[in-house]
Amino acid sequence: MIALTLACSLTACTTAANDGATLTLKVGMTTAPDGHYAKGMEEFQRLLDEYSNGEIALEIYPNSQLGNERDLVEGVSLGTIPMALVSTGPFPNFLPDFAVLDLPYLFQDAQAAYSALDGEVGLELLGQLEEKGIKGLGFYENGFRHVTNNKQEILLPADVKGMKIRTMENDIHMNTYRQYGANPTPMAWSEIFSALQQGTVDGQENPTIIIETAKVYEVQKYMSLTGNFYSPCVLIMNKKLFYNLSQADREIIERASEEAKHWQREYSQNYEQEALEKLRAAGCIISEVDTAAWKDASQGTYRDYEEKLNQDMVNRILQAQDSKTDDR
Ligand code: EAX
Repeated sequence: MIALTLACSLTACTTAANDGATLTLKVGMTTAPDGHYAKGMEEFQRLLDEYSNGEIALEIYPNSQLGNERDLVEGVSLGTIPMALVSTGPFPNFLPDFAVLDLPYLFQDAQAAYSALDGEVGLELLGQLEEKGIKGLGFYENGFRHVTNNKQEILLPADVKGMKIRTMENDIHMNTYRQYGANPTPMAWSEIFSALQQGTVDGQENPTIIIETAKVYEVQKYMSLTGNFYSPCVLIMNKKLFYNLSQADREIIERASEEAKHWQREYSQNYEQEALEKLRAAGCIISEVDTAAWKDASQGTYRDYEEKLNQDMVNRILQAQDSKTDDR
């Protein structure tokens, strides 16, 4: 009963919207209602409902309705927001080990990222969230980040020289864009569309599905498949709220999230090509690039952060991929 009262005060239970549910959780995100974050949360919602026999409901708040990513992480940490699905971009600001994930060209493909994030490294990072009052439920897919702009086709790193490129509020991402000679401009996602429209920035970088579902193509003519960073997102929940639930409810939440995570990754992989086609159909010029040249131009970031990062984690991620390559 105490647990339930606490849960309700944290989540402002809305029994009217979810008839019969005894616990209604809210999850915030910055991305579009038809984006891959919301799709994953719809699957999570469906599984929660099924496994709890309608006792646990989920309300989904897309489009930064509950705040930008920093607000969401702070809100979940404090308990003013029960749950959020956010990119890991803001995390290094308060948990430095997360910065490892931001390194350019760290993961050779999504599978390599999933193995690291579902394995020891990922578990360690999720565990660290608990120091900040956050229960980390798992890493979902955001995707490889590609650069868009409205000035010219970008093929080589030198082509972004002097361009104002919006990045996340993330030191490593900004550092890498500086290596190319660009002028990185950190900004919350909700501000991007008008910044691009008004020309305050020339370009931005994000995974394909976000570029398509947020209609970035309406204000950006060129997209280059640079894949500079692999960006995961993480489903987080207020720690007190989670541990005050019964063990049975915690297990339902964990099981539903684990399954929704795999579903959402597959959904995202399958949607990638369709999203690219939709972008082309909308008039966006999509260019393949020589990623070796971009990788090369990104090396300065590894040097700049050599002392600052958890090198043991970096090595474990790289070695796991080396041994995979050797096996082939
Ligand atoms: O989490 O801010 C960003 O560019 C993120 O990729 C986006 O909000 C999804």
